[in-house]
Amino acid sequence: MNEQLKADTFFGACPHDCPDTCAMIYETKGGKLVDVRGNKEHPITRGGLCVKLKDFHDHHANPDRLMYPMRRTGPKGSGQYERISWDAAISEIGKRWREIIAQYGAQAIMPQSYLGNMGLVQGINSGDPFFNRLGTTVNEKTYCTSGSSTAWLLTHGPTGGVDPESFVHCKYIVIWACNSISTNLHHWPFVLEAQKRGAKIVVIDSYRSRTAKAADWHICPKPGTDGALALGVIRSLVEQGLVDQDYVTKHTVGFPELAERADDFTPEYVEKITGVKASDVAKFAREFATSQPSAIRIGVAIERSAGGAQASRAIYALPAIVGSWRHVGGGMLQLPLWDFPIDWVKAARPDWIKPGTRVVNNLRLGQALIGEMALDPPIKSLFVFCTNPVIQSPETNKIVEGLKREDLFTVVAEHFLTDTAKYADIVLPAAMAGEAEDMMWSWGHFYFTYNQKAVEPPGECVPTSGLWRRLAKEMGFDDPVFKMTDSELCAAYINWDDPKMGGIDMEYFKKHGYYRIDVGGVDTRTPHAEGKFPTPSGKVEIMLKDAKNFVAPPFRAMYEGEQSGEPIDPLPGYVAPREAPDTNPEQAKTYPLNIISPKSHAFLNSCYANEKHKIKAQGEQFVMISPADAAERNIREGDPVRVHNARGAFEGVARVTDDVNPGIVVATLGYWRSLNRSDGSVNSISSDAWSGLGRAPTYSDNLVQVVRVN
Ligand SMILES: Nc1nc2c(c(=O)[nH]1)N[C@H]1C(S)=C(S)[C@@H](COP(=O)(O)OP(=O)(O)OC[C@H]3O[C@@H](n4cnc5c(=O)[nH]c(N)nc54)[C@H](O)[C@@H]3O)O[C@H]1N2
Ligand SMILES: Nc1nc2c(c(=O)[nH]1)N[C@H]1C(S)=C(S)[C@@H](COP(=O)(O)OP(=O)(O)OC[C@H]3O[C@@H](n4cnc5c(=O)[nH]c(N)nc54)[C@H](O)[C@@H]3O)O[C@H]1N2
Ligand SMILES: [Mo]
Repeated sequence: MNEQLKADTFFGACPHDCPDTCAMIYETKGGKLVDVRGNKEHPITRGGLCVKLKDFHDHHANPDRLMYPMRRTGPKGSGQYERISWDAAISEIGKRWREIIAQYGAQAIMPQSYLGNMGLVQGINSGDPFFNRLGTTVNEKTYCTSGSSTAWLLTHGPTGGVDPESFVHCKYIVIWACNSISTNLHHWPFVLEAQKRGAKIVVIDSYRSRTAKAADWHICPKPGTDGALALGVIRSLVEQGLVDQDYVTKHTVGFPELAERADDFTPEYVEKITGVKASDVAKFAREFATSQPSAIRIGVAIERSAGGAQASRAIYALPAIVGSWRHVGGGMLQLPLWDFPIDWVKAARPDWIKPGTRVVNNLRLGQALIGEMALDPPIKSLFVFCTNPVIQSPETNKIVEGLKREDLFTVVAEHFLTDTAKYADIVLPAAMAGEAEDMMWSWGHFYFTYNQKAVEPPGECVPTSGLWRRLAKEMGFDDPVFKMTDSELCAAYINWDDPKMGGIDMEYFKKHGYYRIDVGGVDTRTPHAEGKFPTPSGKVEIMLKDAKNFVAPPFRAMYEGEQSGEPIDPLPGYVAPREAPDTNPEQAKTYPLNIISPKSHAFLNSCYANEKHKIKAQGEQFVMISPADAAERNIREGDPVRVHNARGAFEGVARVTDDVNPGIVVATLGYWRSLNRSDGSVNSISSDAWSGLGRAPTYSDNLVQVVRVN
């Protein structure tokens, strides 16, 4: 048995939507969870947990937790409920659904889930087999990385890219639209180690984030202009004779065409679009090409504007153009998840979707509920689990309006009565990570992490997997998957025969808690030194011959894919933001400021934003504004301010700071609108317009006005 595991300790895996996927140790006493620690042996977690998770046991014991199924007794949104039994809850859901199906068909029912839990058994996709079997509307899940991933799969195919641990070997690290110190903390020590060994750390971010402050160099493009910056760098690489011609010729497709397109992006033109000094574009190009190995860690935020995915494609081309992939640590880290041998088809059963079943995208939930989408049949029932759309989805005023519909039967499985759950007709209490078995993959490293059940769920809480067992029985489905135990499900979704699993089995996880998939050694791995990209040509497909040729990410539209979407530009390029003073001067007359709404340091999306001590650590909802913009509006540090546009409004306190440039405001995400000064949050003002590829969100493509609240 592992040394760290005594009789009352269990292996844990952080269930959250975070690249770090920490290996944890649950400590229990008398059947209670008393402590949660980071696993010291795990090479990424290294014994440390982040500010969100370090008191995870207290989160389990939070007195506000939902403990019993409940039925609504007051108006929708009032939070008035009565306790009912599980039998009553499940039979009421079954009865209502049977009525809806008889009158409108099963597509009038829609599930809604996201990454509140990332586990194979308890998370985002766990409900897919049940809902696909029921024949409901398919919920397409593109909150996160679908633009970036579509671009990645088009360019590189499903490769995990650079090992985050191999970053120690880098001489030049570019962290592009990623606030690692808040959002990918366990990668930061590898970056610091490289810096200690002489690497330069460059952060490209539209404001001076914590990570930008810790870098050697902060480059600050305006939101949504990264495509122009990347094209400017490409032009400069050509001009300075820094292209690795040998690598480009052998292992890429379409570079001459891209170079021709990039030719328009002179340093002066790039400066005009991005705000980055012309001389800095050339300097960055020179350093990135000549300080080998160089690597880019790209963040999720890159996709969040009209041209996000096109910009990603341009950035993805950079390591190949300068030959970074030749070296250990050189290249690009997007999402290592592509290397995980998981049987997603078995986990999500897309084969159970009847041909022609309609798909509704989760960023358009508001539109779907209030009838803007002309759905026939309309959505008459919504089943929400592992997501909090009233806070996390765009255009949340529309969602709230929809959730208030008397004729909508809403069920929410949750830990807390969130701003979404309080509109439910039936609330179901969900178990937390320490209370149910699960298996985690990762989108930030190459380890599978096993989560043991350490304690019984409190009250009548039930893990997500338990929902499908109960509902399948109610709806008369007797497929084997609805009868399997959590242990059996953990084992069922991994392709054990894949050589990357090294011949291990579940027993290995029970003894060790985690397993590094065999993708080569941290100090030797060069996955693409000789090309070998998993694309149709085996090369980096800078230019696409057949733009339909890719597989969609596992946690979004496995069902429909991009194939039915708009035509794809064969080349990467710069697509201007839809909402920016330069490109939309008319809108900017009323709403002159670009807002970005990245992650909060002490919250995990909207999780923990209801915990007093986390709110204390994070501070009240703030709005960062430049001294010039503040002065123009008579706003001083600490003043209450209102941020608004035609879509909605929220309030916060002003932080007057040089960390943002004039024209930009920053308000971080996750605050519950019911706990804010006014009934609004950053997503009251964000747009549900999609980015160009992958139906990604456009949270950074967003004009607002800010005024002082008197
Ligand atoms: N503490 C904490 N950690 C988290 C989360 C959390 O809520 N809190 N959420 C998790 C999740 S779901 C995710 S997806 C990851 C995301 O983690 P990140 O990829 O780091 O995403 P963000 O924090 O949203 O944005 C990163 C940075 O991109 C910048 N940015 C925004 N728009 C642009 C742009 O157009 N161009 C450029 N160059 N920069 C831009 C923002 O200012 C921000 O500093 O974090 C995970 N980890
Ligand atoms: N403005 C703006 N909006 C954004 C973003 C941004 O940067 N800016 N980021 C986007 C991104 S990257 C993402 S990933 C999404 C995230 O969007 P969501 O995944 O909706 O975010 P969370 O707030 O984590 O909501 C998860 C909910 O699931 C619940 N939950 C957790 N575990 C379980 C479980 O096991 N069972 C059940 N039944 N419930 C559980 C939690 O209590 C929580 O309320 O938000 C997106 N929204
Ligand atoms: Mo995300």
